[in-house]
Amino acid sequence: MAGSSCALQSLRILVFCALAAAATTIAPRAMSPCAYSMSRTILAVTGLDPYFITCAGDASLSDDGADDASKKAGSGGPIVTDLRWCGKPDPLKHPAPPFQCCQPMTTSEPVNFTFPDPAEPLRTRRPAHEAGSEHMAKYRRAVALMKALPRSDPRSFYQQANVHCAYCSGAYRQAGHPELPLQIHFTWLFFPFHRAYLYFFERIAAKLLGDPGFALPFWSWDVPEGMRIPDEFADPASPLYNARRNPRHLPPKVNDLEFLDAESNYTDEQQIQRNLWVMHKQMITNARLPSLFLGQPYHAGDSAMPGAGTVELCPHNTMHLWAGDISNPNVEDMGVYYSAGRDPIFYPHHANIDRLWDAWRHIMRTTNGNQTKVDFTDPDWLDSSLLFYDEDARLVRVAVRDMLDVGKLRYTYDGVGLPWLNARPPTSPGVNSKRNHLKSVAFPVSLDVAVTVEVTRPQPPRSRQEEVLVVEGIEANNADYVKFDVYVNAMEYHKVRPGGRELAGTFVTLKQPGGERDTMKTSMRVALSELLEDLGAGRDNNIAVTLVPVRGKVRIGGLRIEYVAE
Ligand SMILES: [Cu+2]
Repeated sequence: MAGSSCALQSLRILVFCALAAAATTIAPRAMSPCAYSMSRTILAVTGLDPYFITCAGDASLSDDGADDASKKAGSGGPIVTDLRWCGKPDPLKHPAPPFQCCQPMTTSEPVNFTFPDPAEPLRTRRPAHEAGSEHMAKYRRAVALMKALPRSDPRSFYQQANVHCAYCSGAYRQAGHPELPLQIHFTWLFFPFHRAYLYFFERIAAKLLGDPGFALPFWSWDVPEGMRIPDEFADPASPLYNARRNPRHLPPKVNDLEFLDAESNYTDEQQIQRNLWVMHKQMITNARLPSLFLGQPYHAGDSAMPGAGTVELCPHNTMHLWAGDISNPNVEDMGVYYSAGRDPIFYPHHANIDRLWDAWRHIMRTTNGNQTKVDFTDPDWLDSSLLFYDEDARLVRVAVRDMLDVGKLRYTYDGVGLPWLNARPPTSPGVNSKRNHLKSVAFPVSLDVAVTVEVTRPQPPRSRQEEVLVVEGIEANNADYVKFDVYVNAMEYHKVRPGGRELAGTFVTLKQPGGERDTMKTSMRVALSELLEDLGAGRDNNIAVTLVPVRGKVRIGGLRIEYVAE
């Protein structure tokens, strides 16, 4: 095997050199020996990984519309994906092979996304636990059909799984900035990317099944009846089975939405109640602005991972860690970005994340009026674009603005309610007693032990704005998954009841590519307005913030409170 793939690689290099030499003679302008400058055609014909020939600082693109993208890069503008800016992922310790994940190259230019015909049947995504055996059998068959396609087919399960890897492990680079990975997590692209990803995955499945109305099941881990791995995924004979899952979390084990690495010892009832409180915090009290829910702005030329929204940190990250096998080096498959898409439960998991985005928009509008802003209006968000292969294996360019309305995408969610809508978590009496003996803290601080900081509240502005605690300059070690908790007015945080209100926010990362010495730099935001009301601290001049390390090395650059209007 190794010999023949080596021979194939040599042949490709020969063809590449011949074509490049010929092209250099004919058109010297286009052909610097830089992979990024090579035309789409040469790369597609040779099948070479564009990173094979490294690109030392030459950022010029020789053809097509990506020129615009590279011009804008570095000076703001939307994030634009280009197949030629994909190469090897950043290094990660002990990845499960194959650790390369670029989408296949094609000779044709991507087509722009168009909405499906409004006359198309509306796909109804239903919860896996009650979708019925017929529906689940369809998903099973769809995965089997995708797994049966050749690996070179962009619609194959292999390639579909790799899409997540390409956008999340440093394989894609920002056009014009080979030093900057294009990472859709911990940014405002998190929800739109995954919506588009599932949209095409679902349509590929429908086409292979010959069933135009096919809809993905979703794993409703936020609803008591759905809080366990659906049975169909636990049958070793099924294509939906994956051996790389935590063996302690097979059904009927109730999922823990705050899971990191340690089993809780709650009864099922306690765990379910706690999960509902988590959901209420992340969907309602902590997510009253688009940026708090969707994540922080990410423009061309920006460093990766400016800051995640509430639901991405938890329960999205925590459920990835809950499902993956903790005995694997990076909690493969589900517990790390590059391999998460290899588990067929990834898609129902993310369908639930997508459903929560849709639910959040409805909740915001129902509570605060139809005019409430639920989307960013910044064109850099709306025009950011991503590439996917569709059900006909055509490369499609999708903009964020295309992904905002599930009705226009011709699907909907049904089958479960929102049982956490009014599950306001309880406060804990007598946890704030040591308030007057605070030492001052010099930032940045390594979070080796719990740290309490008194943070002064600035004068509130006249107009109604959300008061937000910003945890800035977070540096988390890439080589581990990292968690810390943020408590407000709870110096004796260990006395706070599980899921209690004083636990204002939880920061969670998965392991990142980039190596032992690398850190991810990001920030976190915690909404304060309703929290301080609940704690009876609405009129205080300052608050006591306690940062509690749970796992991994992390440094904190500082804490401040700001008022935000969006
Ligand atoms: Cu995910």
